[in-house]
This record gives sequence, C-alpha cells and structure tokens, in this order.
Amino acid sequence: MFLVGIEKAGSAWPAADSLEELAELCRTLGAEVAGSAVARRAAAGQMVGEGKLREFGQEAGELGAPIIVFDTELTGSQQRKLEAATGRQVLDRTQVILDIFAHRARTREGKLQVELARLSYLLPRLAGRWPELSRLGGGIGTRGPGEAKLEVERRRLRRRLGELRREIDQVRRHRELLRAGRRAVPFPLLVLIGYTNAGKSTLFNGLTAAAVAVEDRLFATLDPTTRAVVLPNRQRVLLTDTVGFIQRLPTQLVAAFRATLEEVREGDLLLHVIDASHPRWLEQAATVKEILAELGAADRPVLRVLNKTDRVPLDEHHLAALETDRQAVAVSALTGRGLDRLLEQVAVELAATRCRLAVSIPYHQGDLLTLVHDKGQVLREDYGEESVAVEVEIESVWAERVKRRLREVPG
Ligand SMILES: Nc1nc2c(ncn2[C@@H]2O[C@H](COP(=O)(O)OP(=O)(O)OP(=O)(O)O)[C@@H](O)[C@H]2O)c(=O)[nH]1
Ligand SMILES: [Mg+2]
Repeated sequence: MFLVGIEKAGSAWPAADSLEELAELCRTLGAEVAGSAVARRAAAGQMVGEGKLREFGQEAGELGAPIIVFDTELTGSQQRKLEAATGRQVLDRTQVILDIFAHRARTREGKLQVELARLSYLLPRLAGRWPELSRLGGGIGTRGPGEAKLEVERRRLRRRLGELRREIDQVRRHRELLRAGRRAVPFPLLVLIGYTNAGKSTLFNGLTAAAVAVEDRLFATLDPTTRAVVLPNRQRVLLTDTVGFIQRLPTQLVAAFRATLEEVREGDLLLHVIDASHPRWLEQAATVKEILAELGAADRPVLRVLNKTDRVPLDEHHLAALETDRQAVAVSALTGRGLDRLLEQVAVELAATRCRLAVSIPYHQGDLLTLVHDKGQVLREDYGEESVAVEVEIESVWAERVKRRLREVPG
C-alpha cells in the first residue's frame, strides 16, 4: 500500500502524525506499507492537483503497491476520480478502519454493528462501484439494464439495513434488561475508555485478573466486557472494558456502535486510560474528550490514568497533568505498578460525589430505606402514613439509583 496524507490548515493533528497512525492501521490489517507522501490540499473543489496525483500513482507503481490509501474520507466520485488519475485502486481511511472492525468483531452484537456501519458507508457510494453498468444506460432519461441492476442492488442493501436495525434493536433491548438487572444490585459502574491501544484491556485484566484479549494491535476490543472488582475499602464495583477511540472515528461506526457505547453514558466514573509513552498522548487525550462529548457523556466524572509509565520517564507535561489535575494517577498496567493507588483513588472519587438527597420512600420499598441508611448519612427522617420522608447525604451513585428505583415502581 502507498499512503497519502492531506495537509490541512489548523488541524490539531499534523498530517505526518496522522499518516503514521494510518500506517499502523494498515499494518493491523496485515498490509505492507511500501511508502507514503503528504499532499497539500489543492484549490477549491479539488483535493489534490492532477500532476501530484500522477506522481503518486507512479511512485506507488515503482514501489509495487497496487493500492493507494488516502488519509481522509472520500465520496464515491472522489474515489473514482483519484483512481482514474493515479491508475491505482484507491481506498480511504474510513474503509481501513471499517475493515479492522470487521475482522475484530466477535459477538453477534459486534458483528451486526459492523455490518450496519459498512452498509451505511457503502450505500451512498454504490453508483461508483459499477460505473460500467451505469454507463450502459443509453440515452438520457432511459433506464438501461445497468441502472436497473444498480437499483436492484440498492434495494437489496436497503432491505438488509432495515433487517440489521431491527436485529440491533433486539440486542439493545436485551442489553437494557441486563443493565436493569445490574441496577437492581446497585454497584457503581466504572467504564474504561481511551484511545485505541492505550492499554484499557491490559488494565482491565490487571484489575480483574480476568482473561480478556490483549494484543498489540489497534482495536483489539470491540465488545464491552464487565467484571466485578473489590476496592481496598471492600466496596464492590463493576468494571467495563470498551472499544477504543481514534481521531476522526468514522461517523458510521459511532452511529452503529451507539448501543455498545451507551455503557459509557451510564458509567458512574469513567477511567480515561492514556498511553503516556505515546508521542501524541496529549492530542489523543483531547480526541477522547471530544468523542465523549459526541456520545453525550461529557458530564460523567472522569479519572485520568496515565498508563505505560514503565516505558517512559514522566516529562514535564505528564507531571503538569498529574499536578494540576487531582483526578490523575500514573500506573503501568503491564507491571502492575500504581494499580493499588488507582483503586484507592477510585474509592476517593466515588466518595467525593456525595450529595444531599431528599425523597419520600413508600413503605413497600423498605429496601431503599435500608439502602440509604447503609450507604449514606441520614440527616432527617419523618415517618408519614404511606411513606418515610428522608434527607440523606449519600454518594451520587446511590442517590441516582434511589431516584431511579422510586421512578420505576410508582408508589
Ligand atoms: N510497556 C507497557 N505496555 C503496555 C502497558 N499497558 C498495555 N501495554 C501494551 O499496549 C498494547 C495494547 O494494550 P491493550 O490493553 O490491548 O490496549 P487497548 O486500549 O485495550 O486497545 P484497543 O482494545 O485496541 O482499543 C499491548 O501490547 C499491551 O501489552 C503498560 O503499562 N506498559
Ligand atoms: Mg482493548
């Protein structure tokens, strides 16, 4: 493969760094990267100048690379133009990421979501895939055999999209049930999030001693996994591992993985795992924050975990991050260094979310009364005819659970 990066003014990611990441993505697919180049965006309407494109085609040819990958998302017609100009097969960044996801999906839910993402990508580009068919059409306004065939194909894909959405909906409902079950045994939920390859699964393993696939590849985890962990103060929490994020995560994937990523929004505390040894860890961390906002999870409390600190001495940026941000812990998921401190900090963070809750608990929900006494400090308690009015200082995790339970079972 030959890679082409596009220089874009004002982008947080320099084209060369983004290109290095694309090379890593291609290698993850098992492809060999023969060479790469960075192009400046040409004048309006055109992505790269014609002359430059011919050059790239030639260079790719000399290096024996049949495919050119552009580090951007292309429309169908852009892709066709680039193929014509370079004389090579052209792929875009989104296709590479979609392919990795397709290889990695293990569970039914993961597979369904990837297929949905791929079809959403393919459908608007369908016309471009059979240019020879469309051209068979004959005179203007007539429907030639090519166009009819294309229409059939399009209809087939739309039908499949409908099926997929329905199936994913079922899976999602099942997931809802699981979550509801989890809420009934209310343990706080910690969710590991972070850039792909940051070390989330390794940390998950370290913290749960569970055997979850850890690989030095991008997007090793696509399906969330949840396990129980006991904090040093004997508090039980649930820990969930999730799919990694990446800059310019294809929108089709974000949309398709919404059900899976809903876990993130439900997290009582998010552990943002950062690869402190990565040269662009600051940009990666910023990207994760942006994606969180996109997922509607910007309001969740976050504890930052600087990982892989066995690999690098902490520089002044790390130290500054650790110092200014009391919600940051340095660890090595691989050697286990700092994991106790991390768990202690988790307990502190969970406790720090104490708030005041004033509610009326009906007598038939007496277990909630026990719960607020157990978990919080009851400040006031008035026994009424049908319910008890309580005011309690309690961790917001529990406060939310109590409120939710009161809503679920109408008094
Ligand atoms: N040196 C070092 N390597 C680590 C550490 N933590 C993880 N790694 C390595 O980093 C690579 C990626 O680790 P994973 O745990 O699979 O990363 P992830 O964040 O789950 O990645 P995705 O699921 O692909 O998003 C593996 O090769 C790990 O062995 C660490 O603390 N130190
Ligand atoms: Mg993982």
